[in-house]
Amino acid sequence: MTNFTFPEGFLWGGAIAANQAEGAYLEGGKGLTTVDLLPTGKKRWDIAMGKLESFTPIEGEFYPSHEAIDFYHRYKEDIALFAEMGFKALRVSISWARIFPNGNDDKPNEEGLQFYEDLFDELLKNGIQPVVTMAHFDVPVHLVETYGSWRNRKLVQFFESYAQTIFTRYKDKVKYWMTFNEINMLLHLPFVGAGLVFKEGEDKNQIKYQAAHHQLVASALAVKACHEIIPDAKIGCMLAAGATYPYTSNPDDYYHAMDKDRESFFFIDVQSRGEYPGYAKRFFKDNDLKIEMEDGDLELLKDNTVDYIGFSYYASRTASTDPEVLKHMTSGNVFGSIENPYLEKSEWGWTIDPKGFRITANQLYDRYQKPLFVVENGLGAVDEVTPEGEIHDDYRIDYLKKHLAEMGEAIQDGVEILGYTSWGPIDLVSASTGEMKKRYGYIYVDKDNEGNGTLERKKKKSFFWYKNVIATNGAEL
Ligand code: BGP
Repeated sequence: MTNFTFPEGFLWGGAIAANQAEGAYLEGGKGLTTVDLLPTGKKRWDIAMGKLESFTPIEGEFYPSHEAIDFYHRYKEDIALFAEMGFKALRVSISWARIFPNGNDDKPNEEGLQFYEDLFDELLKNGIQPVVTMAHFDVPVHLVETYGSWRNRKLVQFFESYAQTIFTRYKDKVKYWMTFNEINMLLHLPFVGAGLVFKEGEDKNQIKYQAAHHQLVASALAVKACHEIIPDAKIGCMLAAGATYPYTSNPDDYYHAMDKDRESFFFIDVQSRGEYPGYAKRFFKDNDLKIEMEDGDLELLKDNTVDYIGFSYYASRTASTDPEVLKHMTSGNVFGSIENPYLEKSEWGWTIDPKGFRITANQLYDRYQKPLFVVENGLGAVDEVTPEGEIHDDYRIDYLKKHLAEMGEAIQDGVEILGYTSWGPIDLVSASTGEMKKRYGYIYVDKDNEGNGTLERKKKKSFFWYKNVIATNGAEL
């Protein structure tokens, strides 16, 4: 028993994304999206960084998003399991290309609109609030091929019309929205975050920060439209968060760690405070970056800030300026962190740092003074099914328990948190590796890395644990 319960109405639940769960990649009139071009292995990384060979899937390659876990056809069965755990919220994303197959069609695709309407109805029928991300790592391929994706200002207006369409259609059903998933990921995995493909010799920073400006303007326009169309809704941003520690007390290390954090805070400073921070302007100047803006952009950003700060937290990061220390970079971490000698790592090299969760939540709240929403957290691990068909994922329970305890501490520190949707409550395709065996779920899905399996769902030990956490509103972790 903890001596603390979470606030009344706390939104316990889980988070998934269209491209990692739905499958049915060309069904129901959906167009191709960037993620449908991501295979597994090294090629996936190369493309994620912006080296794309083809705008259509290549014969004989395996693309995990094409079937994913077939949530498109099985969502009722899956929602019944979430409801059995007592979920109050499910974070999903809408695939832009289900609504506008090319991203900028004259008319929306009714079948796509209907799919999400049915999905939201099913959630609401089960007492589960839909929390909807408008863009979770997928851009319609047509927009990449024709316009160069977010490097082009035109995307702003296409996104605005997508935003207006979905707000109008779902205004009575969806009250929690988020614009771009992990918006700062654009800097690290530019194809994943913004559909960016680079030509030889291009100034990548120039393109990335111009694309960032476009997404920030699009996000502000979405906030504006959401407030107009659904006045009782809340719309947030979404940051891949995780505090950066200095490796030593050397002021150079401290400053460098602060600078690394600002690389990410930059986005939220604009989305939440409504203006480009001084350190960003200096960075643009020092690096000779010229960000093209239109008249009215700065006012728009200022007048349309987000209602809450959505964030994912998996790990903290560590920074150093010492070339010797820099030889020990962690693997599997796109933020360029070095090894922290005080922390354990997951099988994929992500540090495990529950206290870092409390630190990160406090840092964000101190900085923005707006409610936070923890929309991703969890442990990616390999699960074994016993001959009896059971999955004893005590390591996952241990990870989550410690993180929830620290989240409770943060709340007692005075941090306002609306809810907690752990990542991948049902196993799904990993965004970074495309693997199935990197599992986060309370529900196991019978499918392997090569795409074999029955797709059958099974409850893991953590299913019953999380159910009790929710039933006791966090009093029993
Ligand atoms: C975040 C993404 C998710 C999700 C998660 C876990 O970056 O928003 O889409 O996948 O990380 O990462 P992975 O799937 O690579 O383990």
